[in-house]
Amino acid sequence: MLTLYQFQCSHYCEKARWALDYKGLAYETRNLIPGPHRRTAERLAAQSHVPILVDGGLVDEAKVIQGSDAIIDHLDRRWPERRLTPLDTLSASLAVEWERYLDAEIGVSIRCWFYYYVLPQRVLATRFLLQGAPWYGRPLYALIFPAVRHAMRKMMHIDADNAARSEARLRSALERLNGALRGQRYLVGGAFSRADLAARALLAPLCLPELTVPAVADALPAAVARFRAQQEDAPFFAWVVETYRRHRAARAALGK
Ligand SMILES: N[C@@H](CCC(=O)N[C@@H](CS)C(=O)NCC(=O)O)C(=O)O
Repeated sequence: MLTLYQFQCSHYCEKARWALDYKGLAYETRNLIPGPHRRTAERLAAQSHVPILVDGGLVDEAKVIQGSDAIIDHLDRRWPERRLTPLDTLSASLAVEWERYLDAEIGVSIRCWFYYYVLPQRVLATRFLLQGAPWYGRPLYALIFPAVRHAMRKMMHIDADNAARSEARLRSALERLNGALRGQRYLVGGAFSRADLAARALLAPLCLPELTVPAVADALPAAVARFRAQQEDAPFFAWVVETYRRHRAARAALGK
């Protein structure tokens, strides 16, 4: 049995979900409540972040895998069919390099920038953070949301300066991605790999909010909606939307 501990709203968790789905593996999801999640995460693993995969087919420490990149490594080792890491060494290192770059330059920046605009709006932020979470998340957030928001701002250094820096980093990563996609369908070696999966999963909430973060799709903060509208004609945007609609729509709609 595979169990994925996650936040439904997290783009890193979407990376892990997509990898599991790509391999055709059956798994259960446990949706945690951001904030109180720490107790569960730290009971299972070394740090507090999700995704965390528990692979019940293994024993001891080997069965708990924390982080979307480590989860992809693990899945490729245990289920080598439909590999996400290319077989040849050069392509493998290029794919992993892309993934690291995208995790840092798109994953981290988009999150800081997005939360900077969303966290001040309590109703919207609550809807976003509690997607798929257990029912008691709402009454709990009525009490603890201010403390959760404070902790998130502190942990992710969310402030005006960092939001502006994050937006600049995001723009330059998107430029690089647009350049790499010119005339290419895949980022590495002419085939789908963890590099493509990372880019598409991390960008899905921006390109397809109605599918991936439906709780806030109709109420995106003005700055986020404006940025999204500016990017709609960029090559990466169509690339994410096309694959997503073809391969991920059914899953996303199921809330998996
Ligand atoms: N590099 C990690 C990043 C994971 C991450 O930052 N997860 C966030 C959600 S987007 C999280 O769990 N934050 C809460 C915490 O760190 O306690 C990965 O690829 O999985």
